[in-house]
Amino acid sequence: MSLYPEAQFLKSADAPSQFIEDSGAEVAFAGRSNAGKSSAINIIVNRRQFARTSKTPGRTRLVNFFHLRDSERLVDLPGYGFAKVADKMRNHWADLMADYFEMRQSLKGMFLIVDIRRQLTDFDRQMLSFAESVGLPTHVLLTKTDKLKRGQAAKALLEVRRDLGDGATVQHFSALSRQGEDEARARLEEFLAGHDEA
Ligand SMILES: Nc1nc2c(ncn2[C@@H]2O[C@H](COP(=O)(O)OP(=O)(O)OP(=O)(O)O)[C@@H](O)[C@H]2O)c(=O)[nH]1
Ligand SMILES: [Mg+2]
Repeated sequence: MSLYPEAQFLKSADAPSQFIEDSGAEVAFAGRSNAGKSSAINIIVNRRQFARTSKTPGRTRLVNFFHLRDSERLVDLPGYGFAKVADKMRNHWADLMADYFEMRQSLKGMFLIVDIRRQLTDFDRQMLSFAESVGLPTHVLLTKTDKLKRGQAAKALLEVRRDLGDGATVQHFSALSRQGEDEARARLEEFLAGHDEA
């Protein structure tokens, strides 16, 4: 059973004019392409292939809005850091992200999805500064934790935590083993409720 039985896909947007009406509350999932954003969303809403994890070009480049509950939404942001993307596309992405972060009144928090084996990239830092510039609380899911031994995973968490300072909270996560799902959901609920307890 899904904890969010009403959850459903709403719309994909390629430009601010296509964004869903800016009311209620939403939390955005950002991260490098292939980091595991869509997989994390699927675990959190507890539904397989809710947010598509396949590499369908065109879809992953869009801002995907999902209805969660009442006037609450999740937003799957386009992945970044893909080597083969042309400059034109990269500029479009940067403009779209800047518009999104600057204009969305309903945006209550950001989940930054980071592959635990890669640590923070320059693009991740750009997303952190977008969030910081608009006073948005951020929670980092260090995902694919299942790929590392326990000791390595603990070390990676400490490093990222030190790197982030007071700027964001961070946790281990795995879409495979479901490690960290309750903690992630609790943080999501705090953001949606407008509480930042970090
Ligand atoms: N082992 C393991 N694999 C994972 C985990 N999360 C995601 N994956 C795999 O990583 C790949 C990418 O996952 P997605 O969720 O599609 O990644 P994404 O960030 O949404 O990618 P884009 O939409 O292209 O930006 C898929 O093959 C997933 O099955 C995890 O926690 N553990
Ligand atoms: Mg995705």
